[in-house]
Amino acid sequence: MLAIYPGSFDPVTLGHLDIIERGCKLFDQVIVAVLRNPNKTPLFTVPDRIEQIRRSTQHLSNLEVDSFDGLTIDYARMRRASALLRGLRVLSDFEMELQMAHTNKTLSAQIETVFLATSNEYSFLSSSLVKEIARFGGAIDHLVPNHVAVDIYQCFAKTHP
Ligand code: COD
Repeated sequence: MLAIYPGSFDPVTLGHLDIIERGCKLFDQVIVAVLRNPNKTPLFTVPDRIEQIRRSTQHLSNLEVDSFDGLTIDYARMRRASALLRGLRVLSDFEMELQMAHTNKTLSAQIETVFLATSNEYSFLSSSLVKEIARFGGAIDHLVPNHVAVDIYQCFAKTHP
C-alpha cells in the first residue's frame, strides 16, 4: 500500500521525521511530497527542502521524496496512492485536517486520509516555530536534524549578517 505524506516542510523538523519513520513502518511505500506553492515565500527552495528530507531519511528504503503542484488529491491519484498521511499535534490541527480530509474524500472516494498522532516530545513543534527561534539566535539543534540547523543559521546569517 502506497501513502503520500504531503506538506510544506519549510524546513523538515524532527516532528515530520517521526511521522515519516512511523509511516514507513505502516505502509509498503511512502512518498513525501513537497508542495510547490508560488503564492508563498518560503525560507528554502523546493530543491533545498527535498535535499534536506533526503539527507535525513537515507536509512528508509521504502521512502521517496518528490514535489508537486496543484491539488494534493490529483497528485495522489496520479501516483496511484491509497492514502494520504497526515500528522496531528493539537486540537487546532484537527479542525483544519478534518476539513481537508473531508474535502479530499469528496474529490476521490478511494483515497483515505490516515492520521498519526504526534509523539509527545514533538507535540509543540512546527517549522514556523523553528524559524522564529533561529531568527532570534536561539538553539534549534534539538528540533531539526543538524544539517538543517546549519542551513537555517546560514540563511539568517545572509539576511542578518
Ligand atoms: N508532529 C506531528 N505532525 C506534524 C508535526 C509534529 N511536530 N509538525 C507538522 N506535522 C504534520 C502537519 O500536521 C501536517 O499533517 C504535515 O506534518 C505537514 O506539515 P507542514 O506544515 O509541513 O505542511 P502543511 O500542513 O502546510 O501542508 C498543507 C498542504 C500542502 C498538504 C495543503 O495545503 C495542500 O494539500 N495543498 C495543495 C492544494 C490542495 O490540494 N488544496 C486542497 C486541500 S483540501
